[in-house]
Amino acid sequence: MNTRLHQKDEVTETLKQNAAELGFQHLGIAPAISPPGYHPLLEWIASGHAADMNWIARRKDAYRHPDGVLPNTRSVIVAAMNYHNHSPQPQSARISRYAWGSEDYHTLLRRRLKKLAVLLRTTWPTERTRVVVDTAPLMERDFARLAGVGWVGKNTMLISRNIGSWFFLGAILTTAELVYDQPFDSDYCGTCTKCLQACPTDAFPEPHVLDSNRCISYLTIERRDKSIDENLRTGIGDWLFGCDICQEVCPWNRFAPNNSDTAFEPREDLIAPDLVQLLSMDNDIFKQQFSGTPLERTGRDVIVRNAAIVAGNQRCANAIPQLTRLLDDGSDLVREAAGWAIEQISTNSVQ
Ligand code: B12
Ligand code: SF4
Ligand code: SF4
Repeated sequence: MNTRLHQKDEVTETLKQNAAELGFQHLGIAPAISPPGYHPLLEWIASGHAADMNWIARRKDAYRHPDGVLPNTRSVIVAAMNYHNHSPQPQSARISRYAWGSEDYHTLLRRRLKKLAVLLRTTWPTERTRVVVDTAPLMERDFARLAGVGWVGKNTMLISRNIGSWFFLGAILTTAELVYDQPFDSDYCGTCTKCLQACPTDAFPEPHVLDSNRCISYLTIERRDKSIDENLRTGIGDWLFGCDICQEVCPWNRFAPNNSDTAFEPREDLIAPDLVQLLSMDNDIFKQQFSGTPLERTGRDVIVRNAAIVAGNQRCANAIPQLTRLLDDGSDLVREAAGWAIEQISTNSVQ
């Protein structure tokens, strides 16, 4: 065996070991090819399912091949990190599980993946690497399937037989050649359709396809400069930030393991947010409370708008004083949602 081949085996093995030590439950490697999901992605964009996440369509050519992110990529290393924490969901206002910790997952995964990338660069100083978590034009779920991590469920989540779907994905693109895993070619959804039925806003026009325009996760996190259609507000229920329903009902998550990593320890104000306090927040308090967390990205106005919608849905009469003050807020989004919430609370019987 020549040295390079021997190194390839050794580096692949060391990457997998180090990934486990860094808290990743799975690391798989796929060759850099044009992902099979590329055409479904183009159709998805053409059908308007990306809503106003225009950054996806703007970079659609770059998604065609990992070379669009790092020229001459040979290998796509995909790592999965479980964020599931056994704490129960609160009853009043809910934040998605992925956002319960104090650090934004992009920062956390990036930091840990960079440590793995160092291994590649020290072995082969002339090879290049690029760490990717969400923001680059790379179909992470498609590559995770190609790298053997799991299959794409009908809810569009990447599901692993071992850890369910409560995990983040991150990738390292590299010009180095490594030992590749077998793609995950089976589908373990079978005849189940629980996720499709449970979605409160009917966001799945068909299995494996999600219409972002109707998804609570999009509405509460990504829709930042427009108000939310009135006919979708009731479906939002008590979701303040993101939505977990199509994962909560999935049988593959029934025995999801707990991750005791302190990075995912839930913060009290994120696991059980106080609606009235959120409605009273100005920009300074928002920054003090949420900087570094996933909520920081949306900014104060979006969180207060969402809190007003939840208060309206819950007919939360004790929020009326804060909502009334918000009728003079500097943000159109907030004023409109506050007015709507007051109307809901006063025209419907108080619980
Ligand atoms: C845009 C985006 C969103 C959008 C759109 C989601 C969507 N389903 O497309 C919104 C804002 C709604 C969203 C919500 C969420 N997201 Co998001 N999101 C992304 C992002 C940045 C791009 C996804 C994308 O390109 N979508 C377009 C579709 C067409 O592509 P796709 O999802 O990759 O998968 C398609 C192909 O693989 C192909 N395909 C593959 N196999 C098959 C088989 C068949 C039969 C067919 C027809 C098609 C097909 O079709 C798939 C489904 O359309 C990724 C990160 C990334 N760069 O990949 C994170 C990502 C997918 N999100 C993630 C998470 C955690 C979430 C939420 C759970 C957050 C929350 N709790 O609120 C929800 C889950 C909602 C859901 N059911 O998907 C994780 C998912 C991890 C996992 N286990 O799958 C990712 C990978 C981020 C990360 N780095 O960890 N997200
Ligand atoms: S995240 Fe919620 S709203 Fe979005 S598809 Fe899943 S169940 Fe529906
Ligand atoms: S709920 Fe059922 S159909 Fe939906 S992803 Fe899970 S196993 Fe597949």
